[in-house]
Amino acid sequence: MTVTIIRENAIAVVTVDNPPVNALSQTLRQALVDAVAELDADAAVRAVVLICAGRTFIAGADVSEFGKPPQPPHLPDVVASIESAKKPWVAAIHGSALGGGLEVALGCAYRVAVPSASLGLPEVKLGIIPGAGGTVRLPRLIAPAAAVDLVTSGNPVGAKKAVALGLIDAVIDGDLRSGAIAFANDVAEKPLPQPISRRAVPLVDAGFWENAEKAVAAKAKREAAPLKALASIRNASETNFADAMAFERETFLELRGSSQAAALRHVFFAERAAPRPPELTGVAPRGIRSAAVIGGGTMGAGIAAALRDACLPVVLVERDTAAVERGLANIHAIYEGSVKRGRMMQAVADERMAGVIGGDDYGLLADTDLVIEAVFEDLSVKRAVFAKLSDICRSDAVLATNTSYLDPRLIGEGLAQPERFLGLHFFSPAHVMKLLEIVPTETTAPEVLATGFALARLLGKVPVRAGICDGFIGNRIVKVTRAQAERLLLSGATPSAVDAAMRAFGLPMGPFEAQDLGGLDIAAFQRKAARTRGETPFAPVAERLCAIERYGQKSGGGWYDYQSGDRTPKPSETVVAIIAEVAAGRPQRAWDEMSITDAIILPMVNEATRILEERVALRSADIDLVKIHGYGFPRWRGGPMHYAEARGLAEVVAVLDRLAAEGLAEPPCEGLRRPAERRHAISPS
Ligand code: T1G
Ligand code: NAD
Repeated sequence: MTVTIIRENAIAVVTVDNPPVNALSQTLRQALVDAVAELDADAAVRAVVLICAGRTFIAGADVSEFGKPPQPPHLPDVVASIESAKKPWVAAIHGSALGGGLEVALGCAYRVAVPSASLGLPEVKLGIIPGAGGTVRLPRLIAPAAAVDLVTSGNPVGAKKAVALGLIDAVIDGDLRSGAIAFANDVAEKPLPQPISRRAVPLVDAGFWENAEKAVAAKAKREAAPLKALASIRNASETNFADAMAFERETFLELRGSSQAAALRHVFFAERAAPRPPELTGVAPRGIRSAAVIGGGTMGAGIAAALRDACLPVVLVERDTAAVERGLANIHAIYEGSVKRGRMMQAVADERMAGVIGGDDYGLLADTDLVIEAVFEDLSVKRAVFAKLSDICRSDAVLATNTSYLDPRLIGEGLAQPERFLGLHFFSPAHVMKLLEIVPTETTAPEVLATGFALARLLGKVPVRAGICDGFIGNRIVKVTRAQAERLLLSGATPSAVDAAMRAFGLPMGPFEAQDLGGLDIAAFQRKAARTRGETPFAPVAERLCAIERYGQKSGGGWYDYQSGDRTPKPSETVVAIIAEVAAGRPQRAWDEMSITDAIILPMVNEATRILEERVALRSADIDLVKIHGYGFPRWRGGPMHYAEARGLAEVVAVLDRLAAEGLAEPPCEGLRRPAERRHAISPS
């Protein structure tokens, strides 16, 4: 049963039970409309409490129904029927009231919530706008500026803020059901409040909408939904309720079928599937109650902060006392930064720091559940660390390396109980970036692998399993991005044209600006290692830049010139001259924005397909998550694999073939060619 009704004297309690998140399926929508009719007809009922079973209030429309034609009753009609009920309905909220869930609550005469509840309209994160009155009722209930913020950001607010905004009427401490029944008994005595739909939108200051448009456009970049959501709120404040509802619905249906919405839905489900890979079903992770990090440099400090943010006690081990101090100072700087930016209270920062113990004595690790190594990227240094851990740590402690490029099998070689060892590849800054590549070796026990995934959940990270190869999934694809970017330079494009095209595609930064920021020396070091393995990495211009110590911003110049104290990249005469020298004799061509992005993104897809064929990644959606959460690939494009599918694999193969014929990319691999040909064969001519 999705809805049950129990009478508690004059109060009817309507309980929604549609696991896992009480999403508004067709059956639930119908059951709610039926409940209104039944309770309107029941003279003994004076007020109604709408409450949910399970972990949350209604979390919204059923996203899995979005690809299908909408079935009646439509949600706006469900909300309207609750709003026009003859008795006051009280929404009793725990967990999350999101999207359609909040819209249902806005149809109710009153809203109450437990302190831990959160409320929001996250539709823009799915490439759509609220479709059941969210943009129309919200500005009739709370201040227009707050409504704009909630709807265009998609971020939820907690119960405390919701009361302050006027979004809910009361916070219920203690048992929600009995508190809501008491509230309902109270309001049953009062006249029904004016339905939100009949209230007026308060007037706004001159220029309010124009300023909001500017601010939202600047944040949204090329995402369509936030500006459309704003337009719908503005319209709702300038027209009557019925016209505003029609405008909202029309925009909602138009966006629902858009490519951005399809991409964002794909990412939504990929993110939810990632923490629970089917191959680990039934495998119980080991418990993690304490953690340690070896090495307190850039990564170690970030990892320690991520662990502390999940409330784990952390031990930080460094080489000597001076290094311990530096490591602790690095963690401290992370928290100070959060306090300065207003993201954290000083007391919280102090509490986080107080939970870190620093030392140079590995004996501190004798009873730690999880140890993550983040020392220099040097095989012998790492092996020496694991030899010590092997002796000191409990035999069931999970031991992990954060290596970027080294082979984890060589790092963990000789370890006692090798089943407890794996790679946990964090991304910089580790307390911010959401991606965690989890790299098992042949000897890693399933429950240790499952512990990696459980850790990701605990830290709020997006876990992706990666097989062993140079750079795992993410950095292996980056190598192709960089090689392609250089191929473009040698055939007529400039660094700034390439960077601008990639930014226009939706990346936060182009490949050359990014290298200047991170430093060209790191990649040079890796190419050197690759050459010793007999590989032939392609970076002729980057090699020349490193030879004259143009390492990027830190050396005052790299792919661009920088004036001191200014991070703005300026085109460099020196670089132009080097490119011309290296490119001498190569055919030159004109590059527009689209052909530049094709020459970078499609070879990435080609490499990613090889990665899938080799089972270094298990699912194509995993590759999308890696690029989105580790490298800033635009979410609304769904990741490179979704982008390629949406573009059409036949076209992807054709473009790669053309590039390959000009010597500007590798030819498409069989894994791309096969499905492209199959789909071509079955598609109607
Ligand atoms: N529809 C369908 N399935 C959903 C779902 C939804 N809205 N939300 C979650 N699931 C599935 C999810 O795939 C997973 O499935 C399981 O539920 C548990 O999710 C008309 C247009 C509520 C905070 O965007 O934010 O309303 O993997 O792992 O960590 O205006 O789920 O178990 O098979 O995330 O406890 C707006 C999205 C829709 C809410 C709970 N609503 N959900 O977090 O569980 S648009 C949202 C969440 C809309 C109206 C419109 C979270 C959560 P499986 P989980 P959780
Ligand atoms: P870093 O040079 O900033 O820090 C390394 C730290 O390890 C130093 O503080 C050093 O004192 C300490 N250290 C060295 N030997 C030690 C030992 N025997 N015992 C204890 N501490 C020791 O380096 P980083 O950038 O933090 O990188 C660390 C690891 O993380 C490397 O394997 C790197 O490849 C990997 N990684 C780096 C990034 C990145 O963007 N920087 C991203 C992902 C992974």
